[in-house]
Amino acid sequence: MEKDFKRNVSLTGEITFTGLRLQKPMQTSAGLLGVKEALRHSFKEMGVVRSMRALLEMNQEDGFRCPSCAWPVPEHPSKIAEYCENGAKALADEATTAHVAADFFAKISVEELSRLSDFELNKLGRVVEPMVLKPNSIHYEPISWQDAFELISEELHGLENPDEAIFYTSGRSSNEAAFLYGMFVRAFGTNNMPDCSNMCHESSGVALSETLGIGKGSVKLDDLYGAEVILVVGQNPGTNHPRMLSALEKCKRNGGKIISINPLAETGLVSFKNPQSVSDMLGSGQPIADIHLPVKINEDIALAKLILKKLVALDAKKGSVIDHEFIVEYVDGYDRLVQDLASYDSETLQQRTGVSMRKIDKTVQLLAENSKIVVCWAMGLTQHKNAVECIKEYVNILLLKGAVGKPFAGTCPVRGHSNVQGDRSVGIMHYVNKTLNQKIREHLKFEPPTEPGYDTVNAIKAMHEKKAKVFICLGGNFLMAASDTQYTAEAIQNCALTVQISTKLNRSHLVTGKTALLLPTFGRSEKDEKNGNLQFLTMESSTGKVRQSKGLLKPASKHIKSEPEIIALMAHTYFKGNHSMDWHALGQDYNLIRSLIDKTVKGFENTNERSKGFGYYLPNNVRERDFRMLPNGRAQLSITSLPDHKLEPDELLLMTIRSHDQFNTTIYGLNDRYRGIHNERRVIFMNEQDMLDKHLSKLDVVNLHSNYDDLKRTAEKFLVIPYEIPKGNIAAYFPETNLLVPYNHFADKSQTPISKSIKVTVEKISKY
Ligand SMILES: Nc1nc2c(c(=O)[nH]1)N[C@H]1C(S)=C(S)[C@@H](COP(=O)(O)OP(=O)(O)OC[C@H]3O[C@@H](n4cnc5c(=O)[nH]c(N)nc54)[C@H](O)[C@@H]3O)O[C@H]1N2
Ligand SMILES: Nc1nc2c(c(=O)[nH]1)N[C@H]1C(S)=C(S)[C@@H](COP(=O)(O)OP(=O)(O)OC[C@H]3O[C@@H](n4cnc5c(=O)[nH]c(N)nc54)[C@H](O)[C@@H]3O)O[C@H]1N2
Ligand SMILES: [Mo]
Repeated sequence: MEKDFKRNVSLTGEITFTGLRLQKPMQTSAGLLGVKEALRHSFKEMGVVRSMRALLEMNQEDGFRCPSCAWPVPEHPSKIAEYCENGAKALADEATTAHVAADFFAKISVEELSRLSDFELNKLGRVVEPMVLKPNSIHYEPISWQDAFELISEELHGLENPDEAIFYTSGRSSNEAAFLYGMFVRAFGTNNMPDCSNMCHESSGVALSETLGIGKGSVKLDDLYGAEVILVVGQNPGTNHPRMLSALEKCKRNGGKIISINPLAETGLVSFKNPQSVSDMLGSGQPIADIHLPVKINEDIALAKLILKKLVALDAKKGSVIDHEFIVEYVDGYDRLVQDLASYDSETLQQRTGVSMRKIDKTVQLLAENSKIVVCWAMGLTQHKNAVECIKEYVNILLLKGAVGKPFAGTCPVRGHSNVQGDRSVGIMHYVNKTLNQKIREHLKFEPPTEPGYDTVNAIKAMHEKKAKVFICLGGNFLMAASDTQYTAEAIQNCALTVQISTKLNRSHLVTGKTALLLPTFGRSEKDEKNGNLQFLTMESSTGKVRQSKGLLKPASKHIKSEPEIIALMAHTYFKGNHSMDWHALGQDYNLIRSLIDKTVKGFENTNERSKGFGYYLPNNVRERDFRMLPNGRAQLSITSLPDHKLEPDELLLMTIRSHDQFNTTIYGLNDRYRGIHNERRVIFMNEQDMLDKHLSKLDVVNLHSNYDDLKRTAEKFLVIPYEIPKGNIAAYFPETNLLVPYNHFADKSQTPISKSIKVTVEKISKY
């Protein structure tokens, strides 16, 4: 009998402090310093010539789409270059000249590599040839592409049931890659397609589908420019969507007001210098938010209810506050909502929010007087147990104001990954879409599975319970992105085969199944030529616009392959030519893929042509005020309830957030300069009163614990930083804190992990 071989890999890397330097949180974001930072990163990682060439093409008409966030590009992008500091960092990170090849892996084992931090791992650079980690080995070795595809094919054919395989997708893949992947998975016979949306905007998808009939936002970029009021809720655009600040600034120049609803006064919202405006860079910057409501973590429902109550009361008093005409024609549930609101007491609601009544009244006044209102939101709303309801409350506000389906108004869930929305549109989903299945039968001529598959939470559970044996990932860093790092690691390590299609090294390459494949792929900035023909890809922005992307840089190595080609060859090898789709040909000519997308996915007709230039918008029923797909053919107001976290006296509510120098699990650097943190990630942001109550001083070293279902989870060694954050709340960075998030606690309906409201206790260990 073969002994059970277990690699001794670390889930955290060595836990050490890196040398914190503290400053005051910054008042103004971007500006010259942003540009300087961007160029510093790019030059260091990619060299000066490569950097300038690439930066000048990023987000331009005939260039490539920025690999960072999904914020749309204006029709007439700035000539100075339509990118931001963090876009430039994302590009530098992908186009880095640092490489890891076979000789590197021969010297260093996965066990040794796992002692490095996520920051150090990413710094090692691009993976430049396919590698295999064989059973009972701790060293990756080179493998030919064909052998890698044969290995995958053999494992897949060896399964008793297609549902024993799981296929994850991260949101950087193109529409073409995602479509091929989604169709291969269905042709193979499962809907086990968890994707990063499950941990991200799934809650928005569910809430918006149930209330407005489409799981995406309704606004276009121009709508933000002309809005009278924009609410920015649970979002930190200065760091995560910096180009959005230009749109907010434009709105302000046109007379609009910006309201930020966030436990933290995030820097970009306080004051902003537009790097694309020369006059601005010399001045002192624009204050962006007119009002900041420092709501307590997960008290958005209390806040929204109070706002709704006050709007209803004002309307009763002087009229013209609520759009009754719109409600009568398009909306269900008004009387029920008003009745329900009456059962709440204003004082109690206000106390729960932690926001002053004066600020709430100012906000209500703006909402009462205006009707061109946009609500933008991100992870501050989507990652709570009641996330779907939180979002529905903000939809309630929009519906009462008639602020959907007209210019300068509507919903704007601000997407994360640069093509996460497109991936979903073209077929990455764990649930069953009957219309898509019908089109697949008609045009792709195979029978797709008709049972729903695993999302992220269920995928982890299935692997843990050994119901799944093969785990294939198109991008991402599943281990570190998912909740409950320890449990997720055990789950992944139960697999017979794990496959990572990746650009850069990360911990998911080290904590693997018995056999692991590391298949290196192109980044978006790289030139993709097939048989002498330049290929392009397409992506969908956060506002539903589809555009082309053409890389221009020389690929990191001649041994790497594009995502569509890898998927095509994987499918070709698996089916051995015995399938209705010509997989091999599809991987060689992306026009062929797009012509299949045209036929199978509604709204994508003639993408080859229409995606040129500034692209085209996908259909959106909310823009047409068409709610036929909903009960009674009407948009739905929602009745929600207030959350009850049942905190013990020593417990605090933790939100896990991003620093300025990271892209999800990719750590670019150790600074979070807007929040005044330099050269350290192991920090927690804490209210000074809470520090006093817990006898903690600045820079004390603490462990964090969570306790769900009688299981104590611990994340070790953080430095306490006094910060302006509501009492009872703390903040720390992910992925370091994912050890604390229980895998089986997630949002109702969307199953998004509760990454923004984790009950924790703080245990003092020592002085720094
Ligand atoms: N540079 C960079 N850009 C990125 C990313 C990145 O990591 N780096 N990630 C990309 C991805 S995938 C995504 S999804 C987005 C994420 O973009 P964001 O959602 O902006 O990212 P987070 O850091 O998670 O920030 C959440 C914000 O919500 C606030 N918040 C937390 N809890 C609550 C609450 O209960 N109520 C309210 N009102 N606010 C709350 C926090 O204070 C914080 O400002 O960014 C995308 N863009
Ligand atoms: N606690 C906590 N956990 C969270 C969150 C949180 O706020 N708090 N946020 C969640 C959110 S919003 C998200 S979206 C997920 C993110 O989850 P993922 O999307 O799984 O994680 P990323 O860190 O974006 O993935 C980074 C890796 O992707 C690979 N990669 C980069 N570019 C490409 C490419 O073009 N092609 C391919 N094939 N690979 C590429 C690189 O190898 C890189 O190491 O994390 C979630 N996890
Ligand atoms: Mo995300």
